[in-house]
Amino acid sequence: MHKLLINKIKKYKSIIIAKHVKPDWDAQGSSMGLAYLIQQNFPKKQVYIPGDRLDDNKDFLAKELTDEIIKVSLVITVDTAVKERIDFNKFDLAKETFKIDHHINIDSYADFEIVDENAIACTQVITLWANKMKLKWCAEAANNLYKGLLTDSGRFLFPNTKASTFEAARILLENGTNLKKIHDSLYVSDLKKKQYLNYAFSKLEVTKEGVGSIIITKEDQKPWNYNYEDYKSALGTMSGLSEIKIWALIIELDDEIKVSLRSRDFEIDKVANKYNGGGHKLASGCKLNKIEDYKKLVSDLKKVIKEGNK
Ligand SMILES: [Mn+2]
Repeated sequence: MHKLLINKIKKYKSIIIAKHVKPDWDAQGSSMGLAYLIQQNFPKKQVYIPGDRLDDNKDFLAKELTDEIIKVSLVITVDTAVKERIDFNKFDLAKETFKIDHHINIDSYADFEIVDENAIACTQVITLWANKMKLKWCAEAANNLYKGLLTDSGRFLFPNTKASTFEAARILLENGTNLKKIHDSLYVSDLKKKQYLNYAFSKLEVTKEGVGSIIITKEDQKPWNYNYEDYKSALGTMSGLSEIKIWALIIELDDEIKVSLRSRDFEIDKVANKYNGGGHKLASGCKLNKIEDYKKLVSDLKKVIKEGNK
């Protein structure tokens, strides 16, 4: 499959790289990193990245992407486990499709795929692939891929951090990643952000079993006027606390109620499946139909701890 992806890239004049809706840095870093790699190694290719962005980078914007182009294009999806999460509604129009991912593979929606469920980030999969294929590097590719590696591994602290994660980091550092620039761009925040985290943490509830939860309602969001990723940063305030074994951040959005679940030891992906979601054993996401359903969710999570599903 590794060589096949190169052959497919060579075969198409235009390549569309789609990520998941509400992108995080692994999704965006994967798409931008792969795009810069293609540009560096196959300069004649036209690369498009549709969908939302986390910053104001204007490269590879999909403004002029017409149905005619899509019909003769290769679509590569990155970091997107299931078809309905793809941030590109014309996926089915594409000539051929290729999935690159690191989530549990419950939906093989593409014609071809490279899925490594053991990789901590999708950017890890892309980095190791590029290295194996001996592609030429550029700093933009390395920087973008490093952002996904750093954030999806929780700065190399999450349990799925493996030797292969550090191998990917080594490759990226040797090929142009600017560590200080990346760290500053991701982790230097303003005072307001810290105040938001404080506010979110003040809403924490913890059960005696060790389920922590924070709910951020529409009402809570009014003074802050942030985007989803900003609100989601409150998830980290619950980690690293001995009393909290599983934690859930519930965010009310216009069209849905999104839940992020994390755990140090207990497997939470089955509970996520039950609530229209999934992901990894210790890091999953799901949805609620109404806010009050969080009580059911918390009691399901309490059960996981009681039954000791490690
Ligand atoms: Mn990811």
